[in-house]
Amino acid sequence: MNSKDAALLMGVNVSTIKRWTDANLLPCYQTPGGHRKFTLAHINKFLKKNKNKIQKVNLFELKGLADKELIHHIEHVEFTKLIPTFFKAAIEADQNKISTIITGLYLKGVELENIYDNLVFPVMRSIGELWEKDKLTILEEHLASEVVRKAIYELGGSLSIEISDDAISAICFSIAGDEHELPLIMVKQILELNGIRTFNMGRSIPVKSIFDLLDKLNPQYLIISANYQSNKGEIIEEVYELINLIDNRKIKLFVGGSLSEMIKHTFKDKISIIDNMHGLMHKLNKV
Ligand code: B12
Repeated sequence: MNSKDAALLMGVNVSTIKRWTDANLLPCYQTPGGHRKFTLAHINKFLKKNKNKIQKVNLFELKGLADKELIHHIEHVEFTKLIPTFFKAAIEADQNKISTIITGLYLKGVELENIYDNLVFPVMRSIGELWEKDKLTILEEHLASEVVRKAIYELGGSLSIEISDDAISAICFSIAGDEHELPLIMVKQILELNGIRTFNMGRSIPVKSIFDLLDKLNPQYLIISANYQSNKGEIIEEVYELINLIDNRKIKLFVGGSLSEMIKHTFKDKISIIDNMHGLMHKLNKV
């Protein structure tokens, strides 16, 4: 955003934006030509401390969204009302609406883990269920997940998180054969917002290939996302192998996703099961 966009977003004059940046209240980047540029994270940081300085966030005017009811639901963080709208927008591939809902909630100060657990997850679950019952075609399901993925990626890009050089690190990946990537993107964003440098190795990674990375990246946490495996025996073997690989290292192993339920009894003391993004935060704070 340039100064004009930021002014429109917060309902103030461009001169006020300049004053706030000069006073170091509102962070920004400056282009070589001296223009101020703002990311959502800059605005979010400012709003967290200076909410009293503005009346409301006009994100919707900025994005040209005229749906008064939707704006009201976002402003009052009404997840039960937002779920059907988000669902419909995902099915209709309405990228603007999907991005605006996610961004709007974030700018209202809602934690990412809450947005993901209370909105994105239930919507994706219903999309999966409808596809399973043949009520949605595979293309509709792919398109819906693609618009949601794009909105989450975009939000991540605009966070511009800075991580200190001495930060602890984590590696996240999904096990071989598992192509579901949304949880991995979410995990990286949430951990990095909490100061943990996170390497998202991506989807369908054979655990053997992680071994070489351990010396290089020296992670404190390994996070597996396991949402699909055609063969239960295989996943148990993979996790067993990983547990052997990290034996004697001070690495905490977290497993999240639908399949974690299935493997938790086998590896009781060796892994920590996370049920959702909020659970991830909770477990990290306890470690
Ligand atoms: C989008 C999607 C896809 C997309 C993925 C696109 C992408 N780039 O990621 C595509 C189209 C590729 C796909 C493919 C397939 N999919 Co699919 N897919 C989904 C869908 C609709 C959403 C997945 C998603 O991202 N959800 C958002 C996440 C955050 O929610 P979640 O996964 O439920 O996770 C929650 C918790 O479990 C936890 N969690 C999950 N993972 C993790 C990880 C960590 C680290 C943590 C902390 C927490 C956590 O947090 C969430 C709550 O906040 C789900 C439906 C559903 N129930 O979610 C089906 C679903 C996962 N897919 C399913 C299936 C069957 C398939 C296919 C086999 C379909 C096919 N025949 O081709 C293939 C398999 C591909 C493969 N080899 O992996 C099944 C899996 C059933 C199973 N467990 O065996 C589901 C459940 C649909 C269904 N109801 O049948 N899929």
